Amino acid sequence: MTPQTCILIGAPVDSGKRRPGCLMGPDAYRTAGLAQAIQSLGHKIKDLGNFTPASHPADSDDGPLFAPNETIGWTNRLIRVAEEAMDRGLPIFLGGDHSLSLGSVVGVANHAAKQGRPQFVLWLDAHTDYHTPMTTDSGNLHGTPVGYFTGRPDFGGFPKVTSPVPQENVCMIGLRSVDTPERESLQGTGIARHDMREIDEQGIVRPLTAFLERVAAENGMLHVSLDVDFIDPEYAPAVGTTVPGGATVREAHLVMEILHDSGLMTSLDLVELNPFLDERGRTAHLMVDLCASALGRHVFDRPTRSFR
Ligand code: EXY
Ligand code: MN
Ligand code: MN
Ligand code: MN
Repeated sequence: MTPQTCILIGAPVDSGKRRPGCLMGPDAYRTAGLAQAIQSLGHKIKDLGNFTPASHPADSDDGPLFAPNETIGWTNRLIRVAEEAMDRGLPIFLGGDHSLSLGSVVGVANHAAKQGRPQFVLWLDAHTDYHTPMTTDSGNLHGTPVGYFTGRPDFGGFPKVTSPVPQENVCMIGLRSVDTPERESLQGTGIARHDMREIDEQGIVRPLTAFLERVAAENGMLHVSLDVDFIDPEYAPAVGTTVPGGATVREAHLVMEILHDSGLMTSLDLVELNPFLDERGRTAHLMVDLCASALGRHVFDRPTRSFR
């Protein structure tokens, strides 16, 4: 991969669910040596520090949603930050919970639309995060970003999504916890959904490479959203929404290594790390190592794998 300028965007978003702690994520990644790991691969780092939400009305305790106004404030902030960062390098959003992708993905998709290129999203997660504010049972908005950036209705108060990511351009891998309303609304959409049963039976390479070939064929921009709970909690315990039966460490690295080989990734989220739940930083270190794999860390050189 040609050297990149990686733009670190601290997004200590903690409003997407009730259990606190993801606000410590960006600094845990820094403490685990993210910048140094990326620089050692020959890339440049620009760390923009930690952002705050755009100004917003205070949230009240009543109502079905948890902290909607703060989450709207974050979405407004991160859309702008993402749009601007895309002109300067490869943005890496350091979460923060997954509600940060309400902003990061819409921002990068706005940028892609201006370039006249299609936006694709690889969603690495135990969950589909396809709720809307009307379908969520928990009221936790970290369960809604895919619904939002694909243009589902009922996101009143949130910025209008002017360049929704087409359903056919979204690929989810790692699924093992999907709520009934999500499953029903996903039926008949073009969103590619690969659950852990499929990964067990067929391996993780096949669905990934099929998707990357499409991204390449359409000269697409590729946003990768890596939720800590994609990985099995045995290896990545520092997340509030653990679901057993997730990707192994090697499966997760293989995804990142193939992403690097493809040269297609244009932006990245690292989300849902809750350092308060970690064991001596092991989850933060694993996420840093996965990010390094996506940016070219490898054991031996091998023939380049072309997706174009
Ligand atoms: N589907 C559940 C809910 O809506 O509350 C769990 C969502 C978890 C979201 C995490 C980040 O992936
Ligand atoms: Mn998620
Ligand atoms: Mn631009
Ligand atoms: Mn998840």
